Amino acid sequence: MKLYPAYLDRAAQEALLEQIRAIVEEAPLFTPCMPRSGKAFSVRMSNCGPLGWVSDIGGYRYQPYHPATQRPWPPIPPLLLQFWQDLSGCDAEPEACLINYYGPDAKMGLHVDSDEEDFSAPIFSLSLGDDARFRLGGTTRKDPTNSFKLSSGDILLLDGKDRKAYHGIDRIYPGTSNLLKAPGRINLTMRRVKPIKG
Ligand code: MD6
Ligand code: FE
Repeated sequence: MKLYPAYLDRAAQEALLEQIRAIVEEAPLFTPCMPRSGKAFSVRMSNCGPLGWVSDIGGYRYQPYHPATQRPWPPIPPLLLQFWQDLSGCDAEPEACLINYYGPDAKMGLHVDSDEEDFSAPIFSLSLGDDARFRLGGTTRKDPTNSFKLSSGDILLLDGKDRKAYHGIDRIYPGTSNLLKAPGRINLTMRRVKPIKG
């Protein structure tokens, strides 16, 4: 993994947040649920880019339209694509940017990002708003884990052996940032989904 603490200064965070607000107006946050149990996630989601990640009773998948509005996802903001170009080491553009919104009590269980068809590109993650405790393990559930804090403006790349490592969000620390209007956190993850043609 690679961690870039405070890669975005406050002005850049505010500019990006404005763009995310506009995206979420067009593609509203929805509550995904677990494929078999139908249990709701505590995190709400939306996406931008040609593809978006969704989870419902039918499974996890990438699809080109919003599950409620049926409309195509809004484009990924050029500012985000610039960060991807600068940091990812991948010439191909990401097709998907998942927007995760955490209220003060939301968390995300340990998981591997494995619905992509290409694993050579890293997963690029950018955090806005309140601090969160991020947990990173190994490629099996039994591997030991480490945790560290992600703060507003931080960028994290999961690459190399960590690309398929278990990870999750233990908790949010409400009130540690005043970027958002209310306590909570936004995490943006850009993914390369389709195989990169050599
Ligand atoms: C989050 N992040 O930070 C959840 N996945 O809210 C992820 O699930 C994640 O940060 C892959 C790579 C980086 C991540
Ligand atoms: Fe993930």
